[in-house]
Amino acid sequence: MAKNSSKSGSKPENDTVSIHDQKLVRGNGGELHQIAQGDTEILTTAQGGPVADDQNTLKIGERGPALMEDFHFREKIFHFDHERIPERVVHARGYGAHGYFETYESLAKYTRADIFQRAGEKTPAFVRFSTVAGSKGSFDLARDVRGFAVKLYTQEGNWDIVGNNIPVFFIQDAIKFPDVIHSVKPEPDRAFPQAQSAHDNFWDFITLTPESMHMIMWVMSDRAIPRSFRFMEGFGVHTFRFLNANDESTFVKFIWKPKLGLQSVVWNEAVKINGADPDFHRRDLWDSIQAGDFPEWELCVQLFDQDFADSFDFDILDPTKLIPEEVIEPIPVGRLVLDRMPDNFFAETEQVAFMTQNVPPGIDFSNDPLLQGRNFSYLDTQIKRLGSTNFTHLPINAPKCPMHHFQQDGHMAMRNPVGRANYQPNSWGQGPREHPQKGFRSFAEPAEGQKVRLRAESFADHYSQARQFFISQTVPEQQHIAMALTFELSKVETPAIRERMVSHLLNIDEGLAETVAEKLGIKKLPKKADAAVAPRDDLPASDALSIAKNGPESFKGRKVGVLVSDGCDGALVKKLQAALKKEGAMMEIVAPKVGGVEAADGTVIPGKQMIDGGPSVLYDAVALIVSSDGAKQLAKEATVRDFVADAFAHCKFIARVDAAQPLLDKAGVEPDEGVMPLGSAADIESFIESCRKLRLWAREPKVKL
Ligand code: HDD
Repeated sequence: MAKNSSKSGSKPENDTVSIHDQKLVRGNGGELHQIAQGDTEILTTAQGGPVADDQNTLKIGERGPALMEDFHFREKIFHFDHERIPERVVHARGYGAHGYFETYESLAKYTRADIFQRAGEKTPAFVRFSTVAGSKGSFDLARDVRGFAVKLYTQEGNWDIVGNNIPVFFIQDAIKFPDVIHSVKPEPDRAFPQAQSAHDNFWDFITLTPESMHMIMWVMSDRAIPRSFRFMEGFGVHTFRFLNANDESTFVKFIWKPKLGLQSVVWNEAVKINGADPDFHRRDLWDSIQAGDFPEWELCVQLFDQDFADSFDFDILDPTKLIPEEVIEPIPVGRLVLDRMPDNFFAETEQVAFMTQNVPPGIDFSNDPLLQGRNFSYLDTQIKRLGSTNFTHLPINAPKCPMHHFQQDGHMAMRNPVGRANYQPNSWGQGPREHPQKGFRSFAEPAEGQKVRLRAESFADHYSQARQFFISQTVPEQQHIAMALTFELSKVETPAIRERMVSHLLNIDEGLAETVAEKLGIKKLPKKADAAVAPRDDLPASDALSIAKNGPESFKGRKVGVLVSDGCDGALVKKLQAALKKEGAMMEIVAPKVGGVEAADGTVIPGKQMIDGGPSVLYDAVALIVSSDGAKQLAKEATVRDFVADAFAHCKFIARVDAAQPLLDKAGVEPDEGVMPLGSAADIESFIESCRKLRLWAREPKVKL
C-alpha cells in the first residue's frame, strides 16, 4: 500500500493499524512504526536521545540521497559493525549455565582453600561446555574433545578448573599446542574441513607425535560423541596440589562425575543429528534447565603423596597419563548443580574468561609442563579476545568477593580508584595491604638444575596406557574405536599416513591394528612404529574407563520420541507419558503435522515435532502409537521409514502397538527383544525397564552400521 509519492517530506500519517493487540502507526512509505504509548519505554540512541523514526534514514526527499548528518543511523550501524569479538582460537563453540557448588565436608586437613572449609557451603558457579576444533557456528556433534570449564566464585577469588571430558591430553609440552591445534583446524590453503579431525593434516601430525596415542584412543572412542553435556565426565587433567594451613602438600587430580551417568551416541547417529539439530547439546541443556531438571555432577578428588608419585608406573607430571580409579579411588567432595541459564549469551557465555592460573590460596600447581604453559596462555588470550585488561570488570568475570588493588585505567575501566593513593606503601593510610597469612603462597618446592630444553625420560612411554584404555572397553566399544579410526583414516588421502597410524596401533593392540588395516584395504601390515620405551602389556583393565560398564541403570533425564497418527490410542499416550514422568524422563510427540493428531477418543494430541523435523536420532528410545489407517499412510513416507529404521539400527528400544507393524516391515526391522509390545501397563513398565540399559548393544552385529 504505497503512499502517494507527491507527499515527499510530509510527516508520517497517523494511520493506525492493530496487530496482536499492538497499535502500529503507518508511515508515509507504508511502513509500520511501533510507537511508544502509555508507559512503553521510548526508544533512544546510545547517548539517550529519544528517537522519532527507526524505519527510515534521513534523506533529501523520499528517494535519497542519504545525509551524513543522520547520527542515529550512523550510531546504530557503527555499533552493529562492531558486534563480534574474536572467537576463541580453540573451544570457540560453547554453551554455559550458572549454578552452585556445594561442599560436602571440610577438607581442612588437605587444603586451606576457603571453599573446602565448611560442610554445606554453597559457592556460585558458571560452567561452559565446548567443542575444541570447530568455529562458533559449527555443529554440536563433531567427533571432538569437549571442554568442561568451571568457574567457582569463591570467597578468596575465582577458581577456574579449565578441564575437558577426557582425562589426558594430546601433547606433553605447551610449546606443541599451536601445532596440534593448527593440524586439526581447517587446512589453511583450502579452509576445510570444518570441525573435523578426519583429514590429512591432523593425522599427519598425530602419527608423527607418538605421545598423542593415548588421547587418540579416547578421541576415537564414544567419549568424543557424547549424548549430552549432562552425561559427560569432566577432568582437570593435570596434577595439582592441595596446601593446608601448614603449607603441607598433597597432590590432587579433579574429576567431575555426572549424577545421571555417562552416555554417548553412535557415529552414524552423530552425523545425522548434526543435520537434524546442529544445536542438539545446547538445546538439551536449555530444555533440561528450563524444565527444572537441573544437571548435577560430583566433584571427586584423587589424592596422593610424594611417595605414591615416586612409585607410580608413570610420571604424575605427564598430562598424557592418568591414574586409574582402581589405583586411587576418587573421593566425592562436593556437588555442582546447574540451575540457571544466562540472561544473555554474549554477555556471559561468550565473554566469560577462564584461566588455569585462577586458583585460590590452598590450591597450587604442579610442574606439569603443559599446565605451566597454559598458565601463561590464558591471560594473554583473554586480553586479545575481550580487548582490554579490564575484562575482570565484566560481571561474569568479576569475583564475587571483596577485591582491592591498585590496578587502574585502561580501556573501558569501570571500577576506578577513589582517593589520593594509587600505590603502596603510601603515607596517606589509604588502600589495601598484603597479608602474608591469608594471601596466596606457593608450595616451597626445591628446584635446581641446568637450563635445558628436554623431555623427561619418565614421559617416554606412549603406548601402555593407550592399550590399557582399549582393553578396558566392552566389545561394542572396542568396535566403535576401530570404526572411528577406519572412518577418520579413510578421509586421509595420503596412504603413507594411514599406514603410519596402523604402525602405531600395532604397539597398542594387534587385533585393532589388523581390523583397521583390513577395513582400510591395507594388504600388508606395516612394521610396528619404533617405541622410545617398550610398550607394556601387563597393565590391568580399568572398568572406570568404559562408558558401557558404568551405565546409569536409569532412564532419568532421557527422552522418548512418540510417533502418533490420527485415530491412535490417546489414553495409551497419556499413560506412557505419566510412566516416563515418574522415571524422570521426557517424552516428545512426533506427528505428521505439527498441529498434532486427533486420537480415537476425539482428543487432540499436539505435536512437538513434525515427522520431517523429528527424526529418531533426537531421542533415546521411541514408541510407535499409531492407528491401522495411520500406519498405512505413514508407511508411505520415507521420513517415517528412516525414523523406525534408524531407531533400530542405532540399537534403541522401540515400543510399538500392533497396528504399527507396517512401519516395522517398511523399515526392514527384524524384531528382537528390543522391539517391544505396547498396550498394557505391564508393557509400559517393561519398556521403561529395558530403556534403563539405554541401548541394546547385542543388536549391533546384526545391523552392521
Ligand atoms: Fe586450553 C581454552 C581446556 C591445553 C590454551 N582450553 C580452553 C577451554 C577449555 C580448555 C575447556 C575453553 C574455556 C572456555 O569455555 O572459555 N586446554 C584445555 C585442557 C588442556 C588445554 C583440558 C590440556 C590439558 N590450552 C591448552 C594449552 C594451551 C591452551 C596447552 C596453550 C599453551 N585454551 C587455550 C587458550 C584458550 C583455551 C588459547 C582459548 C580461549 C580461551 O583460552 O579462553 O588460551
